[in-house]
Amino acid sequence: MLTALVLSLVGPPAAQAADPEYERILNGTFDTDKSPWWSSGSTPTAVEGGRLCAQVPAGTVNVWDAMIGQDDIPVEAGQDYRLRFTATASRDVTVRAVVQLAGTPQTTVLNQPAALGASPKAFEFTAPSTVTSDHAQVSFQAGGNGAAFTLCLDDISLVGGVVPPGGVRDFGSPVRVNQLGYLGNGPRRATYVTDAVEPQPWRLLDATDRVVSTGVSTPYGLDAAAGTRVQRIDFGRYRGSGQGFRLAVGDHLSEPFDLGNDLYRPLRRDALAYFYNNRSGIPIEARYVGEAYARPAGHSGVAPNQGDTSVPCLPGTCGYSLDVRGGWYDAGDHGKYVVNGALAAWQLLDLYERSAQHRDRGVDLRIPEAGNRTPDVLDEARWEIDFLLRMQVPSGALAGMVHHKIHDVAWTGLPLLPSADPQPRYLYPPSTAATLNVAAVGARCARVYAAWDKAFAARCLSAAEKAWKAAAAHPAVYAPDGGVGGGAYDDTKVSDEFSWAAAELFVATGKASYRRSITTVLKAADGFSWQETGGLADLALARAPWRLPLVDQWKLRQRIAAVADVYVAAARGQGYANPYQPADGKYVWGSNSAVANSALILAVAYDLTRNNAYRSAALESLDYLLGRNAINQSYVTGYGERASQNQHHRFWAKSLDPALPSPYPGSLAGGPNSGLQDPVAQRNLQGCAPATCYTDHIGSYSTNEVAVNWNSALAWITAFADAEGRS
Ligand code: 9MR
Ligand code: 9MR
Repeated sequence: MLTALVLSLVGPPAAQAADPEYERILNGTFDTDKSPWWSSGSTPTAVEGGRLCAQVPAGTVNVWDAMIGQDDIPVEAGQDYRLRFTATASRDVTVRAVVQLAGTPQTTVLNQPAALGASPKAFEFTAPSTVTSDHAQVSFQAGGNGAAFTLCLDDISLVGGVVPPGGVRDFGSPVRVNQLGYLGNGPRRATYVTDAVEPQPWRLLDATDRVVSTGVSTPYGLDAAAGTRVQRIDFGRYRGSGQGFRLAVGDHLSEPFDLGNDLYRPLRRDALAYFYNNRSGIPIEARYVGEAYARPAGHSGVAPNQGDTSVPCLPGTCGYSLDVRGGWYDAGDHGKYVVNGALAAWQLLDLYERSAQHRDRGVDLRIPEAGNRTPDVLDEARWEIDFLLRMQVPSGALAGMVHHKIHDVAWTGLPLLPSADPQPRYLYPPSTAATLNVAAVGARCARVYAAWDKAFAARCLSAAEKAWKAAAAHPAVYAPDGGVGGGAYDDTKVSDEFSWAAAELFVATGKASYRRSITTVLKAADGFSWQETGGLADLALARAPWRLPLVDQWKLRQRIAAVADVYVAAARGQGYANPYQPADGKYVWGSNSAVANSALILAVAYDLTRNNAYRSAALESLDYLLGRNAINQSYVTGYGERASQNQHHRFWAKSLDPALPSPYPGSLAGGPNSGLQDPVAQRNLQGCAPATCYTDHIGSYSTNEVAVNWNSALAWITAFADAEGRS
């Protein structure tokens, strides 16, 4: 044993084959499915007998007109890459095997012919990469070959490079702070990653490196979500303000941060600017967002767009077309989904009402409607609500029901401007969930806009009541899971949507029949999300408690406070003060929105009770989102030294095309997701502790996308923080 060990240490350098060989291809063997391989629209593929077989059409011109590929493969300059695969073709043809950068400047690593026939042939090509990039692509290019044929591929492997998958993750300083900063009248806490068991002395330094406060940290132990041991620091005794502070423990310096009451105002505005930037059907103008972010209108009936001014139903589902222009794009894709858009619009309306009820004037936005007499945030919400109302079935047996979604027939590639999307788009069948979302938001709209635009408010109420009746008549029409070209937003439990809609309609109209249909209460484990809306019934009532008898108002307050107590306990009980603590320990897709929505609930509980623990926990949730977390990451573009800047988005795609912009400042990334539900996450994050399952890579849509319902949550809670800072 000992001898063997010594021998291997002093022996000759390991032979080439003994070096770790890093496989860069995912699923090259097609044992069960073809994910994450894609193919050209003209070239359908399927797994057949453990191989990937493609139907290459006749009559294509260029070799790249019929392709099969895999994206986001890392390559390193100066390293050799060895591509291997086995292939057959139903007739004798030559295809090309290619490794190159997917985006500009499309640098080639290798591009080799492979002559194929009926019997399987194995190929091996090796070539060095001259570039380092995370965006190489392996493709098989079969176009320009005359008549149609079947191409089958198997055992695809690309080996090379010395950087292990995911690289060596470097989270920077072990001193984790809110990289934006801390309010003058809020909690000031940080987390220090260390295996030490004794309390550690810390120093607070100002911008000139002068020590302005000192103390010792409090040992905590293993933070389960982060997978590391931590201690906690409270520097709240220091009440000074200014810019460029750092927290130091020994030689470790945190990222810089500011202290003061005005901190959240710019972020509050930027978080809302997300929505104008993602409007469909209107040009995004430089005078509002700057040259880099300006773009032509998307999906306004101008070629090559095939929507959204007259969109037919998915073939076989109905016989009409609707004008469903406008609204916001859901996320990095160009789909528009009613349940998610409605939740985001609701959150902006609730944000507005919270401000109005607390004499907070809000912020002015740079949008075309600025300067009309309506508050800007309501103008922005209306952009979406107008779209939601267009999705309602106008007549016939399903009149009043609402189409679940509209999106492209197939997923488009990245990058892509909305105005350049050439795909046909379809209306997907109405669902009970979408219908009830419009009932809920329509009712809230009616109440909120009554003071600003009576006609619009009346239109909202009428759509809402029509939707409610239609849903009652069609109570179990579910949107299916899966599908191509758009998100599913599937949901087969709609009792919670019924209850939320009933609550909003009750608050809007005072009708007892609606009140009797409220069947859900806020629960800590559920919070709320696009899929789980039961808790929103209590949040609707909390906005207008005067609708309830006093005893029920008291019960409502108790219920919301009890949920807030659970979130406070979660924040206090974790190393990074996060109110989100999933029971199974796994972080979900969009976990950052669960953090922000929990913070919203804490803030509402604070408004109802004035219990300062709720306010502190709400504000500390922002610390988590802005850098006090397991990976020292600010998940908000433009805010913090280590801020996300490569979120999954088809226009904000600078990492794929330097001519395009990064995400607009104030864009919230989805955040850590234990599920590793995209190829980039699968390639780079294997074995990650839940709170670290995140990568700032444009291809990682399951950890790093943006979305309307996530930015609406950020907008709400930063509006709260801004108002609190000034109060
Ligand atoms: O871009 C799409 C993103 O908005 C979705 O959240 C995600 C999951 O539904 O899908 C993305 O699209 C990818 C598709 O699922 C698979 N092929 C590659 C697409 C672009 O990355
Ligand atoms: O936010 C959605 C998340 O809850 C789901 O788990 C996930 C997979 O279905 O989809 C998320 O929503 C995406 C949608 O399907 C397509 N547009 C982008 C959305 C954010 O990633």
